[in-house]
Amino acid sequence: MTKLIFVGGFLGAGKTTLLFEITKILKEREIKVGLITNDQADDLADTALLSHTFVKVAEVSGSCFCCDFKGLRKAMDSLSKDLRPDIIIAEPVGSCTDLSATLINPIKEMMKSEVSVGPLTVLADPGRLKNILDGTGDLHPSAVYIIKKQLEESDLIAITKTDSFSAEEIKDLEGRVRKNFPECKIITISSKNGEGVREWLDYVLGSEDAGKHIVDIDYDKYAEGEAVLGWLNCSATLTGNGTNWDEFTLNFMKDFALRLEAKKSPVGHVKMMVENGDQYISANLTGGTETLSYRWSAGSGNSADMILNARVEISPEELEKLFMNSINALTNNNIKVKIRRLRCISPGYPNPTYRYSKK
Ligand SMILES: Nc1nc2c(ncn2[C@@H]2O[C@H](COP(=O)(O)OP(=O)(O)O)[C@@H](O)[C@H]2O)c(=O)[nH]1
Ligand SMILES: [Mg+2]
Repeated sequence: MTKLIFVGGFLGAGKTTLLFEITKILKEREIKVGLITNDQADDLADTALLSHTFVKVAEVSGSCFCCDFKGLRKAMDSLSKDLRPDIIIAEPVGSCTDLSATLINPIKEMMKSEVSVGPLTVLADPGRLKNILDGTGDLHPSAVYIIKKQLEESDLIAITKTDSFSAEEIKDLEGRVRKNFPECKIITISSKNGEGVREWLDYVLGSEDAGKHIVDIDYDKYAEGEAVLGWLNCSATLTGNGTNWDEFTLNFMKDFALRLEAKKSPVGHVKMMVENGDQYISANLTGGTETLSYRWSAGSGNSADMILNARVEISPEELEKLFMNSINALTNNNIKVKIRRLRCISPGYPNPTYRYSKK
């Protein structure tokens, strides 16, 4: 029987990074794993990044898992057919909630002969979490509502990025989360230094305590929280003789971040992957310009592939305009950007395939 594990949590909480890191542990333990990514549109930076692991990645794009249950099932079937995995780990869209009612419980009932479902893990970025608990931060109240519902419905809350905060800060935060969400198990992890990651994996592999919290969700508020986000997915071919692609990537992200900041548009997550053969850089923005960070290196060369995904509190039209301004600012006599595909949307009203009500 395949074990199915959902790793949820808001945009930029650290889901893909955790998946990336645990593929190494699973390889060490000779556990066969398949991954499933998910987005409202294709050209997904997460799929590109996770494809650099040894693991097979299936993608459900065009709709979230909850609104395209069939798509999720198809992705699971394709992994099972090709791979016969011991476990499948799926990363839902960061702005989705109500997964206990729309995914975990329906799967537990309808697919009980095929899969066993692990605890619904919801990751939480400590900075974002502190803002939510303090009632500060710049996110739209309905987006904050989504984050609170994600936490409330989880079986397990994992406070991420503990390497970036002091032990006292994390302890204080953990105590406050425990008080606010008394029914959830709470752990702390860092994908960067490995703290708590193996413990989390052992727990979710060993437990079937899944989908215990079906919560009341106001779908109008949920829909508004998603609709305030502009969603941009772009893939492009970059050319430029002897270009340092890391420099290009970071200059691009800085330029784009400053434009978003000037518009006072809160960033959910902006993610840019630039791939130059086997070399790649992943740059991320999870808030203001100070949150810009990157991993790895795409080196230098004459051409590269770029994927950029942006989820920002701004209209899709304006997001596209700012993005194109950054493209123009970074293009010169040498460096050219040829856009292969550009989608700019705002997520539609969530309409889950199944929805179980409170038992
Ligand atoms: N310092 C630190 N940064 C992290 C950690 N996990 C993720 N990040 C960073 O958080 C940002 C968003 O990560 P990602 O995994 O793409 O988030 P997702 O949107 O939830 O999939 C990236 O810049 C990551 O490098 C961590 O454990 N420590
Ligand atoms: Mg991700």
